[in-house]
Amino acid sequence: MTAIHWHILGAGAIGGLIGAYLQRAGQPCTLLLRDQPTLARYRACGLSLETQTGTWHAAPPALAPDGTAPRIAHLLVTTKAQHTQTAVADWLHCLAPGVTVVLLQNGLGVAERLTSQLTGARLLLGTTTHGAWRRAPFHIVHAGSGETWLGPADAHTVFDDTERQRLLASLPAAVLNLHWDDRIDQRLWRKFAINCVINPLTATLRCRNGELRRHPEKVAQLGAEICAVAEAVGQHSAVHALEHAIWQVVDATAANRSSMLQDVSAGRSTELEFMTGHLLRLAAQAGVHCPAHSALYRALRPATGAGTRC
Ligand code: KPL
Repeated sequence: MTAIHWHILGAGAIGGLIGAYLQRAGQPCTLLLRDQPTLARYRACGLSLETQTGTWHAAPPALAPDGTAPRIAHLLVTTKAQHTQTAVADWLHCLAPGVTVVLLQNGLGVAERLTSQLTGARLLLGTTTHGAWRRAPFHIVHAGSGETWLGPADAHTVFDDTERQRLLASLPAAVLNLHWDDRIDQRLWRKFAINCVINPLTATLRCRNGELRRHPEKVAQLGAEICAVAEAVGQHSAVHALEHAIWQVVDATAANRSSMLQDVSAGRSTELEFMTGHLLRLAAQAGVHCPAHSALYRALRPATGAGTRC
């Protein structure tokens, strides 16, 4: 059986991290970059991955849209949610029939927006708790170890045991601490719920995650509103003991500036539409009132322009 060749769309922190580990493991992968200038910058320096045991260099092959059409049978999407549709559109003509697509990103609602672009694709969703950030373009810091989970996007996409094992083995499973979950939606929902509190709140208060300890009532209200939406959409187990889980993440990442705060501070577009925006759309459909989230949405909406894509 031929090895799976991953095409990684988005060489930010997580995409770069996976690309570097794949290349180190001798597994075929290609980075799909935004444009020719980005490709030229990448070719000048390659990837640097800083880990607790040192910094090493990797240079997996990379491409940018230029009219050529590599055949893509396995696509790993690590772009930010708000850039995914445009980024995928650049490579649509390269996707093999029955392409396997993994979306590994924060937020919810991207898969739904891709269904018309990706007819016939086998869609997987993933989530990771690894701490990774970019010290500079193509210089990734693997700051903290975590877990990564993959699973089918919906109940109609079925992967038998052999396919599951093959997919997991084709990724750097040990270093990613990679596992399969047929109910990945519940894991994504739980992360989404936690992000919907920490990210917009730190972005509006302009504070580090740990400083949310000074705003327990706000955290409690945001958490309670999410629980009401989760109940209404059948995701009650995803929000079991949610407030406790939020505080665990706040404490574990106390010194961090959330990704949304970083985006707002840098004048970049944010994942707001795929966090609070998505939550409010679900709430409206279910008839659930979410005043605290609506206020955050109104406060952050103007800061969410088209922005730049990483
Ligand atoms: O995932 C995060 C993010 O910043 O996007 C958290 C968990 C909030 C850590 O900062």
